[in-house]
Parts: sequence; structure tokens; C-alpha cells
Amino acid sequence: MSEEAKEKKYSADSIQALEGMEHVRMRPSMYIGDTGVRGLHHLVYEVVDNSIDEALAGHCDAIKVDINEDNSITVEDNGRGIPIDLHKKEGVSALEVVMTKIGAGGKFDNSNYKVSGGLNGVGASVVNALSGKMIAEIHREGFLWKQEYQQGITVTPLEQIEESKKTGTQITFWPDETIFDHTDFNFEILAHRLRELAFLNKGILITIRDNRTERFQEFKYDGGIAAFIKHINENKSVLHETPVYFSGKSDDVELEVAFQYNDSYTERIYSFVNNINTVEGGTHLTGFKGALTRTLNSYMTANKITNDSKENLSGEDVREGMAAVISARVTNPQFE
Ligand code: 0RA
Repeated sequence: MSEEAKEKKYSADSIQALEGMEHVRMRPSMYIGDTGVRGLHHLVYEVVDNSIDEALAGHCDAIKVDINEDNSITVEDNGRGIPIDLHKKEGVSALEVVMTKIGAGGKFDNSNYKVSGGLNGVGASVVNALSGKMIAEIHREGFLWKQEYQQGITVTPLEQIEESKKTGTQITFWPDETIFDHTDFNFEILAHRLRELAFLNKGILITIRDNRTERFQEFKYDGGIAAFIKHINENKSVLHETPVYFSGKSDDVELEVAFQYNDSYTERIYSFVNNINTVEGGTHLTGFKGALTRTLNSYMTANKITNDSKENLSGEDVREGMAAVISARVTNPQFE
């Protein structure tokens, strides 16, 4: 490519990037659902999601969330750190690409953001677009690196701040007051979701500190969704002490299931795909329900508990008093 062509491509790329950012700011609800309380807290989940991905890749075991006194949020992980080397195609650091480039438009519309386990890795740039200010601090390659953005636009070059022996990513953001109805974060809302994430992703230490009130909670569940079930049944009389737990993998799908009966009549089944609660259910939930009913009925027949197929248990029968969590991980999600 000639220098002139490069220049042209560069300005075409930056116009496109700007348009991506402007689109997020113009239509925030297409990316984060709404600009009320839900959308505001969704910003935190998007940033945390990237750290969870780093943990699932096996490079991070602690994620720290701070609500700061000025209502900004800091999310810190001890992963490898977002790469700071030059991204050849974009002509800026990989960090700057992650923070400022929105993925191809239309791919991340409202209909699929709920099932994709975050915004397909574009979460950081969306949060950046909707933040009056955002600061990325990266510990990597022996140094602390820092860059600052405003409303998704880079305002300082990537700076080498000081020597550092550790690795990890720290993102601080101030939600844009011109976009959100309110910008005060609720400790309980964040703590509830972070606890859920700790159940769904066993072994990761997730902490939340509210620097406005000094409240602090930490979550780490080596038992994963089996611990989740114990939590759900906490104040119930259980019919068996240990939850049933199993997991399996097939092609691009990983599945974990845990359940435990209590002496109530209520069925409480929570299903997740890529850490997102699938309230509308789906094949993972229907599959589980069908398999459970079928298995118990064939057990009854095989063990002559009943000889009469008319005496088969219904799905509702076998789910009475059941607390269950089904967690599916799809590596290459195809969205409808
Ligand atoms: C891609 C490559 C590498 C790290 C990450 C992404 C990364 C992203 C985030 C976002 C939040 N925390 C993160 N931690 C890591 C590193 C690739 C390498 O070192 O070889």
C-alpha cells in the first residue's frame, strides 16, 4: 500500500470507529438493554465478563470490583493483561483496539446480547463509549501501562508509567451522566450478580468493595453450581444431603447440571448459557427435563417399582420440590 493509500485507509478506519462509538451513544439500549438502573449495572457486568473469560482461559483466578467514592467503578484482574503491542492492521496498540473499536454494526443488536455471554468481547468498547471517562491500567511485560479515554475516544497516548512485576488488567470507568438516568451504583445488585458469577465459574475469587460505605463481600465457590444449589436450598429441609452433580462435553457444548430435592412442592430450575440466565428456557432446559422424567420412569420399570406404564410419572411429578441449575457453555454460539 502506498503512503497515500495508507493515510486514506487510516482515516476511513477512524471514521468507521467514530461512527461505531457514536452509534452506541445514540442507541445505547441496543447494546445494554436500557439506560436505567439495569443498563447502568450492565456496564459493570460487561467489564467483569472480559476478566471471567481470562479466568476461563486459565490465566486469572481473582477479580476485584470496587465502587469508588465518586461512583466510578474499578474492575481489576490478575490475568495476563490486555496486550499493549502494536496492532499492525489498526496502527495502534491492541489495548486501544479493544477499548475503542466497536465490532461490525448490526451483529450486536438487542436480540442477541442477552444470550451471548456479554457482547461477544466488544463489551469494553461499549462501556467506554458510554463513559464520560475511562482509564485502562495494564500490568504486562515488566511495566504498568496506562491510557485514558473520554466518551470512547482516546485522550492520552499509551504511557509506560513504572516498572511492575505483576500482570493484570485494571479498568476504571465513570458512566456518562448525559446518557444514564442515574449513575449511583447499588451494592446489592452488583453483589448478587457477582455471587452468581462465582457459583457459575468455580474457583474464581470475586470480591466487591463499596468505598462509599466500606461494605465488602467475597465469593469463591470451589463446588460451583453444586454450591449454588446448597445456597438455593439454604433455608429448606433437603431430602438428601449432597446435591446430584454431573458434567459432560460434546462437540462445542459443555454442560453442568446440579440438583437437590427439598420437602416443598416448588420447582426452582435456573438455566444458564455462557453465564447468562436464560429465562425463556431453551434446548438445554427442555433436554434436561425430558431426560429426568424418562430416566426416572425407566428406572421404575426396570426395578419393578411399577409394572404399569400408565403409572408413569409426569414431568411435574418428578420436579416437585426440586432445585436445579443447568449451566451450558457454547464455545461458538450461533445466534438466532
Ligand atoms: C487477549 C489476549 C491476551 C489477553 C487478553 C486478551 C485479556 C483481555 C482482558 C480483558 C480483561 N482482562 C483481560 N485479560 C486479558 C494475552 C495474550 C498473551 O499474553 O499471549
